[in-house]
Amino acid sequence: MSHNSAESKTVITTCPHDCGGRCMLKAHVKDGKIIRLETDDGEEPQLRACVRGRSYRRKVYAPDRLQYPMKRTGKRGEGKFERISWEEALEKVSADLQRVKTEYGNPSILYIGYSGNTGTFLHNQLSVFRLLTMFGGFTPVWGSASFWGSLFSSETTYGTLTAGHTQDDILNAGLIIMWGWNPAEAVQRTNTAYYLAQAREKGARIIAVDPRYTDSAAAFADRWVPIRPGTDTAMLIAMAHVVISENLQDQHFLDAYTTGFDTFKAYVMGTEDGQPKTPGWAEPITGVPADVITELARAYATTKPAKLLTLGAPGRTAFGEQFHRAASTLAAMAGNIGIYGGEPAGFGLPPVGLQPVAGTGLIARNMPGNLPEGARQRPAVHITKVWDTILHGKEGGGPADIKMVYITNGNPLNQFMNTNKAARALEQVETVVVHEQVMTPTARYADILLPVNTQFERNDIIRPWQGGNYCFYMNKVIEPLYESKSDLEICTLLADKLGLDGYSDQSEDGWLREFWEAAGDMTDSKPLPDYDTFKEKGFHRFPLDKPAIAFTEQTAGGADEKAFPTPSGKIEIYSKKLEEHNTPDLPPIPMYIEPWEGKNDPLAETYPLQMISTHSKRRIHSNMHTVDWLQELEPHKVWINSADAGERGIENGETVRVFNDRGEMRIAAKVTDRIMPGVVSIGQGAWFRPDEKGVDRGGCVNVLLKDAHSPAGAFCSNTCLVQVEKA
Ligand SMILES: Nc1nc2c(c(=O)[nH]1)N[C@H]1C(S)=C(S)[C@@H](COP(=O)(O)OP(=O)(O)OC[C@H]3O[C@@H](n4cnc5c(=O)[nH]c(N)nc54)[C@H](O)[C@@H]3O)O[C@H]1N2
Ligand SMILES: Nc1nc2c(c(=O)[nH]1)N[C@H]1C(S)=C(S)[C@@H](COP(=O)(O)OP(=O)(O)OC[C@H]3O[C@@H](n4cnc5c(=O)[nH]c(N)nc54)[C@H](O)[C@@H]3O)O[C@H]1N2
Ligand SMILES: [Mo]
Repeated sequence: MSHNSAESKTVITTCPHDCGGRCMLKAHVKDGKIIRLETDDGEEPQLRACVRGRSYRRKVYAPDRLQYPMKRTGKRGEGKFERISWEEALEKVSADLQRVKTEYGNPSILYIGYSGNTGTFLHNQLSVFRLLTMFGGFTPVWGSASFWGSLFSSETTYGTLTAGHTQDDILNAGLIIMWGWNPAEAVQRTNTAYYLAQAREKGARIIAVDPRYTDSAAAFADRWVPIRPGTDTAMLIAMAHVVISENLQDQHFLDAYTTGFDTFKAYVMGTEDGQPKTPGWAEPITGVPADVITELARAYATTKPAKLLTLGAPGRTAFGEQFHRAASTLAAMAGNIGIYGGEPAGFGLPPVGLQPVAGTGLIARNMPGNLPEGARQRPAVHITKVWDTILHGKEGGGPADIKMVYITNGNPLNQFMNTNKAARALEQVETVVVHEQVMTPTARYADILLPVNTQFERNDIIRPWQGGNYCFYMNKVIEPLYESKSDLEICTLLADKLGLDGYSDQSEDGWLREFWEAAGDMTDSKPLPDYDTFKEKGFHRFPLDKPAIAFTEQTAGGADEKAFPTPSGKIEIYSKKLEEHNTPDLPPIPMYIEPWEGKNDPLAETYPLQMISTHSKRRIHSNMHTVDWLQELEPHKVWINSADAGERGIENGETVRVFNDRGEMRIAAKVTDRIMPGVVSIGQGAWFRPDEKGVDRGGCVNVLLKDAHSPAGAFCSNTCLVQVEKA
């Protein structure tokens, strides 16, 4: 569906960046330049792009776009570079790789590839994975900053990640609880807000449980229930107490399809520890009044069907997996699983479209049947332990002494927690190589910096990150700008330098053809169009005459069936695997565990405010931070309640210090009652810009965060204590 004339054409494509949406972009090209980006105006439901997608031209043609290879001339982090040729750059990178391999061994090469291109089949971190694997190996990074708690819970409780509904099913719900979920800003999937607006018009009751009164709450919710960060599990368990006490649970569902409810019930009722987990018990923990908890519990158990919707934020806390396990348990108690308008509160992949291939793990989810050995290579370093591993190596318990850090598709200095520690770590290693599109804070630490092209400058295939009933062929829109190349091209050239036979035996088109042919194994919706038709159209929609919802088959049979892909064949409220794991902090049933850096931590005497870090509507993480149009959309500020600001004499708009033992920043204050007292919030992704004293002037929230993970491996970016003062 592209229209062509000699000097102007329109190409259908999408954004490959890391938000859950995959929306349509129509690129209008004239004389080899993108002059305008429009979006879907075709049949409903349209896949209409957001402000970020529509601003993409400002990143492609940005003044800070990297144009040619460079080598560092100043100190790491200083940002002083000099232009070199591709030949010299590739020679230097391959010589460094060889040297580190010979002197220290392959595990001394740490590769960090993160979320720059998510859902793409070809142009993503797997180019480097494959190269370094063929080169003899490397130390990889594991874990997901996004929703590890939810992934872990979904697999433990349901045995699968395919535990969601397509969002048109929002229209079937009588009650929708948006639990730490703000899809109007932190986009989960294209069109979520569109369906929420219709649900509201249809009369669904919508409730937001969030420390902040978000744009989603303002637009859709009947009620806002502010809650102290990291305490959601206590509220869910108290809701379970109400349901059990009033005998509102769907006992038939529990008996037929779940295992371990009685053990959970004994915990909730306090049979063993003598502490019934009543709303009165939860009130001082959560800050939510007991009668509000009771009312919400009754509403959720009696309004059928109802959806408890969340993505990752309440799980991005100290014991985050407990939140998702408890939410799924409550969904089972209400019998909201396997029915239209319900929701399992699992990872959320609906059973439609291209599914991740079983057994290949998260990192390879977009590479059908083609997982390079290196992706399974262990030992790997958890995303929160990267800096400690670099700083302390094997002596500190890391898997290797890291000498070279290779970074693509990410801005880890800015985006992984504890940025000041990250800077120390990146100053210490022998070699840093970065492939980037723009001069990010991480790029400033590179010894060799290689310019990468954007999605408009190459071909790819992409699926939405959390599934959905469509996929895009991203046809190349313009020629690569300046001297930029794709990661795949760079790796191909490096493979030649390193003498790795076989790396470059496939062209871009050859790979895409091969992947598309293999994509048949990723879906039940057949036939798929052939490759050339798909490429020509730019888009494929899988037919869907009603919402696709998880677990209809598993909940259709009787009590004797063991239809869930868990060890017991049931929804595991009690997990035998976790019992065997035998870790006190990872109990077999969902439990509330007091978090570190919560309000009862002794550290709260020094740093009394709990800080959360949210996903901003004007960026994708740190990506597009420097796009001028988007900067106008939302000035970067710390949200602070008027009571907390008043105590500190802080006026709206004034610059303040936000600090703890890990770091300090200067940022403007947004004094507002849209955040509950005792909590402050900073949008993640602003660029780290330390002054000569090491105080961050850029507002990078990760200077404050502890590089810790939950017992199951969740990224705890909503668990943090700080103090705020007038600057
Ligand atoms: N515009 C935009 N969209 C994005 C992204 C982006 O960077 N920009 N990133 C994408 C990615 S990779 C991801 S992982 C997702 C993230 O999606 P989410 O995790 O849903 O997004 P967040 O903004 O982190 O958090 C959502 C809400 O949870 C609240 N919250 C924080 N901590 C707690 C808590 O302890 N309890 C409760 N109840 N609420 C809490 C916040 O106030 C916020 O309003 O967003 C995706 N979409
Ligand atoms: N405090 C705090 N920290 C967080 C979060 C939080 O909520 N709070 N959220 C976390 C989450 S959920 C996530 S997913 C992570 C994201 O962490 P990152 O993946 O590090 O996030 P981005 O800032 O999007 O970095 C992607 C970079 O890839 C570059 N890029 C884009 N395309 C290409 C390409 O084709 N090749 C190459 N080589 N580079 C490319 C972009 O220019 C961009 O700089 O951040 C995490 N960090
Ligand atoms: Mo994420």
